[in-house]
Amino acid sequence: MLDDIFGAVDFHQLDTAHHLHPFTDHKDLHARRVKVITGAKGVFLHDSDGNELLDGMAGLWCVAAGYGRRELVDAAAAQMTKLPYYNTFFKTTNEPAILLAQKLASIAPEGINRVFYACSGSEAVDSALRTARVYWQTLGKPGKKNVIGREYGYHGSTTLGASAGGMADMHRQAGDLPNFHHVLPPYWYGKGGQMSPEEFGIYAAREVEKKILELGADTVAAFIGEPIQGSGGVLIPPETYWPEINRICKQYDILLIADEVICGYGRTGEWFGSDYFGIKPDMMTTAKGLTSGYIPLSALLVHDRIADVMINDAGEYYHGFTYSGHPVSCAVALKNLEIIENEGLVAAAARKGEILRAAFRAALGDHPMIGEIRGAGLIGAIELTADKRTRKFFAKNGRVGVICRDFCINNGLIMRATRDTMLFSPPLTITEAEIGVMVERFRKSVDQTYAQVKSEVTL
Ligand code: PXG
Repeated sequence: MLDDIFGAVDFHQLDTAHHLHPFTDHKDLHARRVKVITGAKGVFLHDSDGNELLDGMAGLWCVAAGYGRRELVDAAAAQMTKLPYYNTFFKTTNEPAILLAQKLASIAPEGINRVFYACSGSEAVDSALRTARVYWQTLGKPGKKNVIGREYGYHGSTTLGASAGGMADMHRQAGDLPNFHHVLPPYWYGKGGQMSPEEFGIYAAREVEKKILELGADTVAAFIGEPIQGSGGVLIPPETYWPEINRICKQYDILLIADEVICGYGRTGEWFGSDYFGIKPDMMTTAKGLTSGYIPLSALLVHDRIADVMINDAGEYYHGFTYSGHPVSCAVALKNLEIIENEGLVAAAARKGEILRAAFRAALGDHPMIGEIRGAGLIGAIELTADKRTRKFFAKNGRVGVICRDFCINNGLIMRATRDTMLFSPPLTITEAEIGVMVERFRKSVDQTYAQVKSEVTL
């Protein structure tokens, strides 16, 4: 039936004529050929040219339960039939939103029992930052307005999210509100120099403390950080980092916001990145894996110590979205979490992540262009390097990463490149056989990249 509708349409031409894409250089896109994704099943995508691609990124880090899950479609259809929409503003609510809030409280770290809904990770981040301000105002400390994030941090693309994130290009273009500050990320491979990872973890955390002291603790509302910085290059902090951040936030009375948009819902092999690292967050922003990307939904999870102030003392909270607590999204999320639990996907992420990293190391550990293979559960990164021994980056940062990514796509594998770091985050349902396919396609792509880069150097 879809073929009847779409059969005669030239999608490539129409996309070029009318569609503005996110994070895209349109002139560059129009000079090439946009890839029209037409269907997907399990971990595989299909495009309109008849190619099959193994999705090593789970969409944009979100399709935890894999593609083609009939249960999620049925949950959406049933809820749409019963109640497709109603708002949660004016002393009304709906059944899926209530049940999902209860479920989220049951899987969240201890003391986190309240949920505020939005549609995207960016909106969850926006909501967290506004909540932090309301909290301090209510406590009679309106001067606590500054927010500290990290370089290479990604917290979404609203103006608050872009300001909180540490992406220099986003700041330059539009996302640089006042009161946002950025410090060194805990990126040992790239920034750790001669320090051991453990020493560097403490060093990077103390950069947050330095910033607090420089600004004055009575001006700082919150520190925001992804447990593992995803878009910034899957930067996995040394194990000394988060405990020291816990200490610093507590000592200076700064709210700790864990941005779990990528790490949440099993990706690291624990329910949340905060569980993986022992982070003690006041708020957690979550999205993506919450619905496996089947429908937009985000959830801001709030600790009792914040929620109690909001509920008892803040009066009306002047914040919310038309689709906050959307019944269809919440019904899909409930079913998705049921799948994750019933199929043991959190534990599977830990186990398969080890298998995947071991396979990458066996295939590529000795390769002269591979600087590091790292990961936690089913999120990870592979550093491409100009000199394995000294962890040297390529001269024109980002070019080799793009070459490798393009070879990957030609070889039927979606990977993402940040600078010259190759990122992966496949669906949590990936099988061992599919891990084998993924590693084989990546190894071939690395060999092709190496051959091309070497031939350029000797020219
Ligand atoms: N926080 C984090 C940690 C994220 O990764 C957001 C907030 C914003 O979520 P929304 O739903 O508003 O996009 C994200 C989103 C990439 C890529 O290419 C990553 C994201 C989004 C788009 C692309 O790595 N992460």
